[in-house]
Amino acid sequence: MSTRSTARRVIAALAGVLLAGSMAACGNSDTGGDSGDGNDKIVLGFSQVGAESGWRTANTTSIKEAAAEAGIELKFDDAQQKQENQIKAIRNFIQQKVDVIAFSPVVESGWDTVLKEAKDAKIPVILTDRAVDSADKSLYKTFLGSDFVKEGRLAGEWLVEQKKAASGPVNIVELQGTTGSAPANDRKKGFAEAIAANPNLKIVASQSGDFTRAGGKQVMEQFLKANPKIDVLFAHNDDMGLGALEAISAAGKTPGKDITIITVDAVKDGMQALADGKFNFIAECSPLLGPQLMELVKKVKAGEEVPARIETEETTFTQEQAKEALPNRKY
Ligand code: GYE
Repeated sequence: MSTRSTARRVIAALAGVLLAGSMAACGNSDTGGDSGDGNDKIVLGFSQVGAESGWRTANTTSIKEAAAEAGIELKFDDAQQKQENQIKAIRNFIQQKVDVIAFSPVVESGWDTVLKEAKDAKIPVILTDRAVDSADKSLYKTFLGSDFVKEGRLAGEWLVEQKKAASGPVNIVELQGTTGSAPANDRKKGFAEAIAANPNLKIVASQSGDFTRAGGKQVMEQFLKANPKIDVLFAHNDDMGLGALEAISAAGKTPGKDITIITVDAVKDGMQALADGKFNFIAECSPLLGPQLMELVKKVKAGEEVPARIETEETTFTQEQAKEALPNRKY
């Protein structure tokens, strides 16, 4: 081997060491030095539902950005809206001995076995965004997310107020979120409770559009074919409402006028539709859970107590309020 190539190797190796050193220094300054010297970053395994909606995209971005900012190493898995993929991802995280597991459960039921496996492996679990229906609350440390029943109730209360002068029947169709998911179950419940005392407000059809635009469009087409008189659409998220807009226009009706449209989320495209007069009301659901999640990850890793339930703050928007809020909306 020539001396020149040996020298080149030494320089390359030195450069590598320097680079690694400066990267570690960067990481430490980001976290405020709370992970001490060396490279003992907290490793977080996160299983995401999928990429079904604008809400989900904003949620994923928030989690990735917040992890980087907190100096937490993120192992991210996209389950493509399938529970079996989430169970697999969680088992992988257990095998890899991550420090903390967080996930947004696609449906509410069927988690006890895998959560027990995580507990036995002494890996703390944090639920974000969606809840599970496990009776054993010791299977997870906390649940960070919205009150979906409240969102449904706020949507229903607004409608009751709007239609209080209506004399005849008001026919409502409902686009439900993913079957068996917490937001679909809870939004349906909250909305039904809010309108219950008003017998002229009637849900004439209710079906899942799986939280997607394509699903919302397709199911709304069926609703329009089967129901000659639809006065109101309640969609469990903006994306299904946006998909339904196409079906409504194609049926020769004017969204926001012929059919009153209420949705949940308040992502940018939804807010735009509201400001444009195509939607009539949105109950907000915040996807920006990343920073709070990273705080919780650090705390549970350190063995600190955390509250069992942390609720996201949110509001509602009318068309006028959407026009005002839109320019400063981040997602
Ligand atoms: O409303 C919907 C998404 O779980 C709160 O999931 C989330 C819901 C959100 O697909 O757009």
